[in-house]
Amino acid sequence: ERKVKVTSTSDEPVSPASLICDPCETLGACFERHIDKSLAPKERDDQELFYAFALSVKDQMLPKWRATRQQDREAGNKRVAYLSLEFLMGRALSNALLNLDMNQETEQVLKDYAVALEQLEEQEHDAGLGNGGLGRLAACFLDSCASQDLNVTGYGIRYEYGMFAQKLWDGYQVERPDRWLRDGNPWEVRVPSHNVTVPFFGHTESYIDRDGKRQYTWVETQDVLAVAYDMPVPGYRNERINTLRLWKSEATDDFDLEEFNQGDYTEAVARKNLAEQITMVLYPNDASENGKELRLRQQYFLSSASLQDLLNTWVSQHGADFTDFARQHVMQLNDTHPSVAIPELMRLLMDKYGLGWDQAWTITSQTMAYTNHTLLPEALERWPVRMFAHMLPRLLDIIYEINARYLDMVAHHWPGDGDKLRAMSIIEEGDEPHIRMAYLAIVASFSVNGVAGLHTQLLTSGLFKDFYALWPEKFNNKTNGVTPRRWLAQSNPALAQLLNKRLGEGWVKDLSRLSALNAFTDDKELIKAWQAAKQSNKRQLAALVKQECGVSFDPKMMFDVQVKRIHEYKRQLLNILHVIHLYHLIQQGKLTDITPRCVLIGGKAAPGYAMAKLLIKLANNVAHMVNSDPLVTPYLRFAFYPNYNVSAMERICPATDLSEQISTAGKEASGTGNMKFMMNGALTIGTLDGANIEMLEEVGEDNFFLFGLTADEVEALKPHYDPQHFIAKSQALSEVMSLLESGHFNLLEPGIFDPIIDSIRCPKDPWMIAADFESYRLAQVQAAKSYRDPHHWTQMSIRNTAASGRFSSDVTIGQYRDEIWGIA
Ligand code: GLS
Repeated sequence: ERKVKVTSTSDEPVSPASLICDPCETLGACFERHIDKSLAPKERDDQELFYAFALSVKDQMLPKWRATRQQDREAGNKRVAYLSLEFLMGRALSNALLNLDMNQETEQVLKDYAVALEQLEEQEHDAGLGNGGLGRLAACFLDSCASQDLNVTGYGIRYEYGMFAQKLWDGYQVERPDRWLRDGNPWEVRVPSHNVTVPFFGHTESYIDRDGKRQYTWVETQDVLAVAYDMPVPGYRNERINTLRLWKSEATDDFDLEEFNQGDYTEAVARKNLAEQITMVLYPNDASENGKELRLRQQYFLSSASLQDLLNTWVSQHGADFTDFARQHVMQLNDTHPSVAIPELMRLLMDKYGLGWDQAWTITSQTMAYTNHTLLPEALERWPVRMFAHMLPRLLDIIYEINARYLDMVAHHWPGDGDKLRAMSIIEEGDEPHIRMAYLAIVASFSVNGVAGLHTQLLTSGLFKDFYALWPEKFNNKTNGVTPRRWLAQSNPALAQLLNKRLGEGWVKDLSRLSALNAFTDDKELIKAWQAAKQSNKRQLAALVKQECGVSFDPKMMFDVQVKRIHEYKRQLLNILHVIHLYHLIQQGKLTDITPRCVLIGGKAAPGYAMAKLLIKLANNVAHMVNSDPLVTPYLRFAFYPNYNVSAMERICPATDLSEQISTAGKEASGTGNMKFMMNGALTIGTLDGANIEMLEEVGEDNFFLFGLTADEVEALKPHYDPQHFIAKSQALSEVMSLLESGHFNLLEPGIFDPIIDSIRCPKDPWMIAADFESYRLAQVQAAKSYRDPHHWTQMSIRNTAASGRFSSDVTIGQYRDEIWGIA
């Protein structure tokens, strides 16, 4: 072991001296300085070189970072705070080099050290501070905001442990902690000057002030220190460096005074852990509620710290005059997770700055904007009133008051309708009353948006129908997007070079330019180069799959991929059933419709989600049978990719031929993986769900394998759904079910897949696997047939990339900017 400790660990304050770097110092000089300062020359390994190099890149950013802050302060433009419990950033190095246009310089510098950039890139831990789509969307948005020169700050939590690492033991998912900060985080800067304290517990007291007004205070609280860690967010070649501010919880300095005085030294020190627990771990649930007290503490901790930070900055410039505050601020709430920011802003304005209710409410309701990311009922957050009363008593008072005033309005709108009042109340009555956070968010926000056309339509016609009737003007759609920097320019250099050659480099900032490709779909040279790029990407992925899964993928075969969180509504099961069907056909020698293909599934299951975990086991068992039959492997190979994350996707999506977007219609709010695949020239096999619908609109039915029930049809079928009927009608599905039920895939573990079999046969199956199977199978036959004509397939691939311009997060952020934020 040649490990040498590098400069400061992330827990130590960064000394101001190390922040000062000569703006003229070159990257090479900077790198040399970091190596000299921190390492014995002969003892450096790749991890240390990476660390020193990342510090050097950060140093190069510091002057611009400072200049951006100064410029924003002086310009006095409106600020947007993007509040999110998740930022799934992935690795930062390659992205920084691309956006700062430092790739060439890097190559020069690293040459002297005989180290390849890829070698260093591999050393970086993913910043896995999110579960999936929602967290990655926040990361894509930050890139687009910086690249469009917008004054937007991300506020989140600096989890000590990010998304768990997934291991496979005998085909079962096992979770391992992700200590991503173990080797330090070279990108972050600890900024103690922004520390704030966040109160918990205690109780409310009221008193009459000098003017005879009743005032409230929250007393005997247990305070926790919020420490700011800033991460740079470089814009694409535009000199702007925005900030992602992540809060870490620590014990306040006076946490122990009283106990110290009483001699309870150990008790006092032990208390420190309670404070530090708050930001210890990310909750690994995607699109599902958990109701855990610690989670609410995290939500309040983030919300309070971020708002105090914004208010402190305001007061330092304007004094405690909030007349213009609402004109200068927007807080975008990434789902209801930070919606406790609403009563917290009211509290701070009233209790700390002495504003009256009406002025505080005007400010709050003119600055809060809420994005909804799911219709799944289990994901709609509801907190027990009891928990609030104990942990956040002052906020509960305020929520009650907001609710009372709002219900007054409802009563005027629907006179005499008690049911309406009950249905729309922020407080859900019952044995255990709950606070409905989505309702609170709608009531207090000036904007409520869904994340794809269908999703927003379902919100306004279903879940939030009554609110839409009351406030139609609040509701709007903002279809998601993904950043073309990370998801094309950086992750697919082979294709990016081709695009640069054909179209110039402008597409990186204006993805609509890709539509110019449509003029070249008959160009033989382009087709050849397009195929060569894909083949090269497939070779690289094949090597990775071999390494990670031990399965040989053949780049000549079709690469058919489904990577995303494992969830029943996303229907990995439908995909697995189709693999079983192909396996069965091949074994019977029925090869007419078969196109050789390699199927890849990857994704994590929430640790407490038994069914999702069982699906992983099924995928692995089926893969074992498929890959160990030499009669089958010339036509079909199947692998489950372990520990799927952002870095894995960067290698997977450039190499994919067929992208599986097969959720039950009406369940996937948008999807964003679907867009990454499309951008990289994959064809989609998919349902009319989420943003698939808009992708289909852009690319046309001839370049998309569409199947399945519509959202309306799913709803209509629900009351009399009869899976047996669909199974009996499809010979293919009947055979698949027989094989599954025979125990063929679990010979040594009888019965383990019964819950899956039962779910397919159950008339209550909300995901309607059996109903869509036959239509899915036929779409797969179509895809297989098309793949056998490489020329035509490539033309369709080009058309998909050409049509992906609308799904750049630059477009989405342009709409947030103009239609919600109103910023220049
Ligand atoms: C999600 C949705 O499930 C996705 O469809 C959506 O693309 C994403 C970003 O809007 O948000 N909601 C959620 O709770 N997790 C998600 O990924």
